Amino acid sequence: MNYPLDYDPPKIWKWEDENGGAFASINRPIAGSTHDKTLPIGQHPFQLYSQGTPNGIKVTIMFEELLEIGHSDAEYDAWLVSISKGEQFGSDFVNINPNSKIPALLDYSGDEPKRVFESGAILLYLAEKFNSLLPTQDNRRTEVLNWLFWQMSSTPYLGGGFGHFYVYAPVKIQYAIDRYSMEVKRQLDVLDRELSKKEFIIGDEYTIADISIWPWYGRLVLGQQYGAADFLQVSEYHNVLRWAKILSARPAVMRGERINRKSKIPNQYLLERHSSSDFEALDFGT
Ligand SMILES: N[C@@H](CCC(=O)N[C@@H](CS)C(=O)NCC(=O)O)C(=O)O
Repeated sequence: MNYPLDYDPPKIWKWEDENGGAFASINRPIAGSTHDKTLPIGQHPFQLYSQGTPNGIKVTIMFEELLEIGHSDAEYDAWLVSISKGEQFGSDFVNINPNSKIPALLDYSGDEPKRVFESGAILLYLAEKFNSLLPTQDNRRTEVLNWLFWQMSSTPYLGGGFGHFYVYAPVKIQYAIDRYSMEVKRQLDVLDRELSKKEFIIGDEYTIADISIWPWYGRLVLGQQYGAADFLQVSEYHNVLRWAKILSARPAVMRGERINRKSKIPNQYLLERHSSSDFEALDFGT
């Protein structure tokens, strides 16, 4: 169950830069930039530096929803920051997000460019700026924030815990996989019970809470995350599945989840997004 079985932590931990994990070459125990890198700037008020991971697509889905609602001033350029190539450690990127994680946003619409990092903070910032997808009635707003913060604090168990040990770790450690499978199934049950009473996570209204949860738990139950649908028996979570399918069919979700990703088959994804006409090149299978 252990790795290795006789591991006894030394008095002082030391960084061994090759641990064999999928991200060993980019993970480091120190912050800051590793190289000078100027980021490109497009013509729109919002410049997003990201990759089409679950945290990344929360923001592109949000922009596409805002545009769909009719906020034409939510136009944005989405540039690819390849995390497997270590581009999150470039100097300009680190100036936007000192934590070196995608997504990171620059808002040029005011007098001074404003930086926004952390996907939850970006969703909240945009929702408040455009007065959309975040209800203003006190009890509803509070409920959205409850779920937004639930997602931000729960998901590291899914990504950094379950996903890491089930898919990326160099050895399959039963103790770790059991621990995080149990927690992720509990989280799915939390969502399933909530969604048994409501259409969307806070009730009858689609909000940034749904936008933050879908890329992780929605895609997990749809079998699009970690190839773990059978392992976690996601079909048990009928209400989560119903909700996930409704969101998947939203045009803004369909567009947003295809941004800043490399196409394995032609015309599947956009490496960068600069205009709504970019999607004309994609095959949505409709
Ligand atoms: N809490 C952060 C997490 C962001 C995050 O973990 N991003 C990952 C991709 S999903 C990343 O940039 N990883 C690169 C790295 O760890 O070096 C958020 O929600 O924005």
